[in-house]
Amino acid sequence: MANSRKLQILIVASLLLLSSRVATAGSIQLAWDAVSDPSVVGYNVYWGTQSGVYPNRVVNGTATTYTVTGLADGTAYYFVVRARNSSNMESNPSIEVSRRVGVPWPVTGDVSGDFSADFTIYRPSNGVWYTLNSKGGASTSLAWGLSTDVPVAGDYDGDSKMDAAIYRPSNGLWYVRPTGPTPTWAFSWGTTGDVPVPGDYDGDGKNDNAVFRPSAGVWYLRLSATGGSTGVQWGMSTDLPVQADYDGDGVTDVAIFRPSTGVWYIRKSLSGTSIGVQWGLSTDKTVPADYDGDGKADVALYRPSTGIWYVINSSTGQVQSTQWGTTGDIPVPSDYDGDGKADVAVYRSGVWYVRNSSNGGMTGVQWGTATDVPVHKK
Ligand SMILES: [Ca+2]
Ligand SMILES: [Ca+2]
Ligand SMILES: [Ca+2]
Ligand SMILES: [Ca+2]
Repeated sequence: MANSRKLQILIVASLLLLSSRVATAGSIQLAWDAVSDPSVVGYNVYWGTQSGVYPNRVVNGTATTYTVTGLADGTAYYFVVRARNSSNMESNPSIEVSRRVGVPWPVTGDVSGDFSADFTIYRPSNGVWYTLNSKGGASTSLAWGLSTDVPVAGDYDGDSKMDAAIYRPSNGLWYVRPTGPTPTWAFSWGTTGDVPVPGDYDGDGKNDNAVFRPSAGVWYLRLSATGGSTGVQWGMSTDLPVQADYDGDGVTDVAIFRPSTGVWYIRKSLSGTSIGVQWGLSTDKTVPADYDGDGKADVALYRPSTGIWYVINSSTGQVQSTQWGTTGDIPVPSDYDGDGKADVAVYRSGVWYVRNSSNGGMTGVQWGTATDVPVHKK
C-alpha cells in the first residue's frame, strides 16, 4: 500500500473561502488546490462550530469546490479538507478556514462592493473623501468632516461597502454617512481623550461605535444589533488598541499592543480566553490583517526603520517577512486584488504601493497628497 503511505504525508495545499464574503443565507462556498497524486479519488470536507472540532463530513469526488449548505445564520463555522484514495486513506488536513454565516463580510476599504479594497484618502483641509476604484479606475468624492475630525471608515449599515464616517474628538460625536439607503446619523459615544476603535463586536456584520479610554483602560462598546452597550476592562494607558477578529468567529476581538514589552494581549470573543503574544518592538507599527486568507486576523507588525513586515500566519503559525516600504511610509494593508488575502501596502506622499498577494506583482497608484490621510491606515 505504497499509495496509502504516500497519501498520509500529503496535505491539501490550500483552502479558501469563496463567495462566503457575500451574505448568502445558510451556506459557504469552499475551494482548494488539487493534490497532485494519481491515487487521489476525492476530497472529504469537514466542519463544525468549534475550531479544531469537525463532527460533520461530506465525501466528494475530485471536484475542488464545494458549497456547504444547511448552516445556521449568525453562527461561525470552521472547515478543513482532506484528500482520500480508493482505500479511504486520508491525507493530513488542509489549513482551517472559518467564517460567520449569513452576515456581510466586507473587505477593509472596499467602497464599490466588489470585495477588493479601493484607494480612499481624507483631506483634512476641506473635509472631502476622495476614492479611486481599484477595479476600473472610476473616482468619487464626498464632503464629510472637518479638519480636526478623525476618519473612522467602515461598514456601518451592513451592505459590505465602506461608509464615510468621522469621529469628532472635541465632543465624542460620530457622524456616519452610509452608502446604502440608510439616512446619515450622528451618535454621541466617547469623550475627550478617548481613542475610537470601530469594529463589529456583536457579529451582525455592521460596525459598532466603540472607544478605548486609555486613562481607565476600558473599552466602551455600543452594539449595533441591540443598541445595548458594554464596557470591557482591557489595557493600560500606554497601550495601543489592535482590535481585529483573531479567532475567526466574525466578531471583533478586544486587543492591545503594549509597546514597552512588545506583547499583544488578545481577548478572544469566541472562548472569552485571553492570549499574550510577544511580537514586536516599541517602535514597530501594528498591522493586523488576514494575510493568509483563513478568516482569522494575523498578528503582524511593520518596522519603519527597515520597511520589513513580520506576519505570523494564523493558519500555520509560521512567520512570513516581506520587505515593502521605507522610513516615513504609512502602512495600508488590505485585499486590493480580491483574492481573499490581505496585501502588504504602503502610502507614500500620495502614492499607494501594493504588493499583490495573488501574483507577487506591484501596483503603484498616485492618489492623494502628502498631507492627506489614507482612511484605512494602520
Ligand atoms: Ca455590529
Ligand atoms: Ca473574534
Ligand atoms: Ca489569517
Ligand atoms: Ca490580496
